[in-house]
Amino acid sequence: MKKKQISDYRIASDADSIRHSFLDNLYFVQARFPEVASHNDFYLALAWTVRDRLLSNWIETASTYYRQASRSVCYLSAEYLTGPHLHNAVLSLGVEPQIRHAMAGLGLDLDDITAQEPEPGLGNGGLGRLAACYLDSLATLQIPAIGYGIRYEFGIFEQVIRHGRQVELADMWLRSGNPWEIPRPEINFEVGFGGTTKHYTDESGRYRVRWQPQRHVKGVAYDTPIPGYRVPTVNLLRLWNAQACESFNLGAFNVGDYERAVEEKIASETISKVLYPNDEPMQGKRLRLEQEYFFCACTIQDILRLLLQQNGSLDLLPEKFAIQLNDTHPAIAVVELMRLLIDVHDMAWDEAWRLVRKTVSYTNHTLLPEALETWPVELISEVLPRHLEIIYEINRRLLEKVRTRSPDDDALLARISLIDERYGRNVRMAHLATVASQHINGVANLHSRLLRDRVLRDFHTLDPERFTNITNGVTPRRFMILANPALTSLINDTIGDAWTRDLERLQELEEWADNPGFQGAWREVKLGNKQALAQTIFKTSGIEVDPATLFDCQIKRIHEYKRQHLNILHIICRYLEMKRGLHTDAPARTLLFAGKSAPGYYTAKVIIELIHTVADTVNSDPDVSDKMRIAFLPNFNVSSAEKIYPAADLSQQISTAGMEASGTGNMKFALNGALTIGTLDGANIEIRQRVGKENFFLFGLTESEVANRRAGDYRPRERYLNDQQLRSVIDALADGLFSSGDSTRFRPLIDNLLQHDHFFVLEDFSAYRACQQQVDDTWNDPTKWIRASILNTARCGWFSSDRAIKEYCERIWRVSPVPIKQNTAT
Ligand code: 26Q
Repeated sequence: MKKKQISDYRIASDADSIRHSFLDNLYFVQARFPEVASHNDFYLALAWTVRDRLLSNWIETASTYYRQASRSVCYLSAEYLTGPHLHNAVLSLGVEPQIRHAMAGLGLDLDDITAQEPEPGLGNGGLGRLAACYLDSLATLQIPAIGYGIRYEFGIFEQVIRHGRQVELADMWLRSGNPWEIPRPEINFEVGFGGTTKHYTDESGRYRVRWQPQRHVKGVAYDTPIPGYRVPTVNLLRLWNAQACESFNLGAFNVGDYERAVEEKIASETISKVLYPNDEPMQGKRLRLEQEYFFCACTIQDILRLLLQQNGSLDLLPEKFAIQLNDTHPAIAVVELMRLLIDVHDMAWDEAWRLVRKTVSYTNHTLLPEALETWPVELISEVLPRHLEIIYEINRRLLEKVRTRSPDDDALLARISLIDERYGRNVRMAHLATVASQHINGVANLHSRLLRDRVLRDFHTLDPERFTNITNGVTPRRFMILANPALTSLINDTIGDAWTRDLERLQELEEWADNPGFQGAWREVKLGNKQALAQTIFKTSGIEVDPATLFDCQIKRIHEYKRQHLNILHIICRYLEMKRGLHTDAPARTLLFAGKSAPGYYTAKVIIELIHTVADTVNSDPDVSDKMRIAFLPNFNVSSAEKIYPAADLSQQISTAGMEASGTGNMKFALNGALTIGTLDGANIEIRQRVGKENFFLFGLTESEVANRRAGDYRPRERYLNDQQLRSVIDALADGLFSSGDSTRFRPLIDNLLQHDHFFVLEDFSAYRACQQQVDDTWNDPTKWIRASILNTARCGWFSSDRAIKEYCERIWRVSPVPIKQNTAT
């Protein structure tokens, strides 16, 4: 079809055409006229309008990739936390002024409309958001890429707080329809589960295996466009939805067994129903294994389909595709790829393995032993019997290789084996992903070093050249331009706008760091953002906070290793000292928390309660309430994050050293001019190196000190006994000062700290306290603070996900940009 035949007004970007399209969509798609339309109708009408403008570029992108058949990245991730699409799409297209104008002409406001969009919460936290930042950068850098994942019907639960406790509500994000996805019923694959394997010799005398699954589920593709920033490239996020196979219930249905027929249908569709809300350990849930295999099986079939469609030869797999595993959640994909190549496409093992090893790479995101994914052999044998055989064969070959190099080292064999035999028999997914990958990377320097030295040490000894580091990055489009328009304008007015695609050019701000006029403007921007956040806090939690105070923020999943309780213990300490008349010079602070706890994580839930009870006491105490105010913003997600980063003065990154793989919130804060108080953990170390030690509040044990304490005999109770301040904090808590005299409420938490303190909260307490004093002193010197704030932004451009993706492209994927022709309406 000629472009001319497509209605130009549907894709033209002048305000008149946009208004025309908008009214058209409101009428013909939403079946409404403006006088009776709801906010949601307006949102959907604008979403359709913007989507139309993405589609022609999307189709152009797809057809260019098809014609050129260049190497594409397939990013496999069980999670994507994209955040709302509408405003980002408007920004990418560069049509915001026209849209604002068109909406204003109808008496509507773009910000009210974008606020209507429910965000797709298809992830837990850092890992899912990283995947979304990487898709943004891939499209912006014009790299052919497809993100593959699961279309969960219910994403991460919605958090509400009742009586100071977290309550989880279902996330019904698809309730009002999703204009950003295009169902592709014709792109569907069958996925088998259970059953048996048959080993036989075929007509030509070859040994063959066939898997006969006991049941099948159908995966249907739903595609979401991923626009690049100010380029015509629109890539693809393909999420799989589980449906019953057409044949699912005929037998049962025909003999009148309706109930069984319906049960089977429901069981099939359960697979993509809900995201598991755990972001660390989780043992042995069958449905989770089924989810992982389901999306990998659909994805690998899709990749082979695309390959065969393009050139008809499987040998070209590594030339045409780079498959990236976002943690081990998609690791079963390598086994599925082996199965299809060998059992279905008749390839020899060695050839299949060579292709896998040249195509697949693996990013690790955790070192915590309890968070490393393992699956009971027994469970895999039930759900994926053929895959277990292939895993055994991969393992046999691995162990043979190790044995040849190091004969008689049984301890080494036990350590490196894909099967952990220590507590029952479990498949180590990190070992599977590692043995199958061309490259293995960690997500910050320290993390990658620990990965090599500890978790994957034996693999590193075998082939060190496969290991590398790629420090995480974040997209400046969403976390600066969209989230912080005032800062964006100020920067544009000062150094131009080249920084939006080359973030290291923020360095040009350095020469302005001491300029009084610029400092004043910088301060005004921050104040404006704080006023806006103050309103949000008031609306969502009823707490009034003063924008003139120091906004001190800890926003992230609630975890013991992230140590929200270190923060709150220090707040208690401050409170008690203020009651005793100390800290008269201390600046007033707004202490902001936000974050979800895994529903079954008892201690994390107690920490949420603790934050709330301390907040109640402090906020209602007239002796201190003009000096400190505590707020917990419920339901932390991408949308609320976008409001918090721009308004923060202080970013709390206080995990126990060696435990946070990287962190990415730390980067978003620094880029928005917050100063960090943090430990030498994850990417904090690299942030500090870049911003300079005088612009970073450092405290706490180093990773090696933590390791030594663990190896030695750390006695947390001694910390308590020897530290006067700490003792009064713990005693106040134990006496029920924050629980209306109920001394039992926080007893388990206290006992845990005094007896074990696995995360060295008590050990780091006094250093943290001293460091917080430095924060006060710096804040009391506003020129010094503002200068440090400007330098944080100026020196953190390196943490752009564009830099990270360029490193992946050059060092891991070996892919280059494929520019797309601009499709213009005349
Ligand atoms: C595994 C098995 C079963 C159920 C759930 C899971 C599961 C799900 C999500 C395990 C882990 C996650 C998420 C992990 C995560 O978000 N890790 C974070 O990744 C970020 C991006 O690299 C880092 O910045 C953080 O340091 C790291 O904690």
